Amino acid sequence: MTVGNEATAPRVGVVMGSRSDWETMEHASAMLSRLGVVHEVRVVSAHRTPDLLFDYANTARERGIQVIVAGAGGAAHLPGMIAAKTPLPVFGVPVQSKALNGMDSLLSIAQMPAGIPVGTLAIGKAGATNAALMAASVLALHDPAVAAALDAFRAEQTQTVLDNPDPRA
Ligand code: RP5
Repeated sequence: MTVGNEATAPRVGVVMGSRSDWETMEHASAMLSRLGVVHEVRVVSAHRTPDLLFDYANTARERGIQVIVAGAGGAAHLPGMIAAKTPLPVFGVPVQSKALNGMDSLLSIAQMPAGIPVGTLAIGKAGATNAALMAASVLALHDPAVAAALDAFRAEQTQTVLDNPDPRA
């Protein structure tokens, strides 16, 4: 699924290990949409569809993808395995697991051995949102429209806090 202008090739790939991760990863997709970043959304499992994972990571750059946001839970190998197969920047989102509340996901994604980096975000919705903001920040280095959208998002966020100083209201 491509989200945004269908005529434009997606520049960010949002992938996740299972459909059950969408509840978390939809926040990455929503933020990218808000910033006007055309992106694709795919379920790619390191464990259940390893050949698809290799194919996705191998072809991402030639298809025009510039950044990958990968979310997974439990034994969360997806971000690290994708990073192993592509030179693109990969941002990992630890999905909150039922058994260990996402600590397993966080450590699986964060503890990459030296040489293959994954930029690891917070567990859950905050991480998914911030992964999208990080992806947009990378694009913004060479895309003034995305840079302006990021500036506008931050300004609006700041103004919302300033406009609502009383937490009881
Ligand atoms: C991981 O296993 C997925 O990323 C998901 O977070 C977790 C559980 O998957 P399901 O059993 O819900 O499909 O690979």
